[in-house]
Amino acid sequence: MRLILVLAALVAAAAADKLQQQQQQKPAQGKLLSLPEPALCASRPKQWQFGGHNYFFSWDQERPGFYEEESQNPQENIGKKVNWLISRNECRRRCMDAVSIESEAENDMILEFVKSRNLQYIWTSGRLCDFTGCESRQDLKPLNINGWFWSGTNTKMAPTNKIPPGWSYQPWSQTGHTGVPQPDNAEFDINQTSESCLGVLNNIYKDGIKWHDIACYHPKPFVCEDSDVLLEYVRATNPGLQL
Ligand SMILES: [Ca+2]
Repeated sequence: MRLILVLAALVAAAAADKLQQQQQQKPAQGKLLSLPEPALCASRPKQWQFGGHNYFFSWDQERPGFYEEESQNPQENIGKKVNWLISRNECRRRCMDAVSIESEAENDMILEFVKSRNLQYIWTSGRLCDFTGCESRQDLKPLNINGWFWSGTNTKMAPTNKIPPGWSYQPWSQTGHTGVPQPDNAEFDINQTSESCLGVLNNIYKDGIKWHDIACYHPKPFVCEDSDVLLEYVRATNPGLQL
């Protein structure tokens, strides 16, 4: 029993470490990432499964109390669109994160979902490493090609100017606001806001369902995916909780 307790403590410490690392990749503007809430993790929506992870779509799960910050007008909590950080935090409270699209098969699954529901767009966890701590990383330069990562899993994306290794097509759009391949940081030239977040857009530029860099303040619905790190942390700190 004692050994089990020691082991559990070690696992919890390791999980807390990873969580702390993740907390440190703080998005710009100083607002923090939300911590997982054990009860919400246990009751998180498991709308569909892929690759051993659960997923859900925000608009299918909205009910009173779904959003941490809800409007007084119940109508405004339905079909709600939120900025990139709020989308991540709504997932994270449930031991999930906005979807990280790490394989062609996973991308096909997301494209099919967006298509079948005729959605205009969704947020993913994709993020440009353009915040404090990224400047010194030589491996991220040039940033528009090598600086993108999945914040939900803390993994680097393949260079944006090539078909990702093991994929048969380029997920980034070859066009956008100014007609050039994505990521293009187009909004920066309009109002000096960087396009630091990755959304999947459905044919907005007559380009099919493709990845685009978008300024993070834009409101969109989102897909959540199980977070191994958050589930591990909550499992280790709440023995016996069914997740
Ligand atoms: Ca763009």
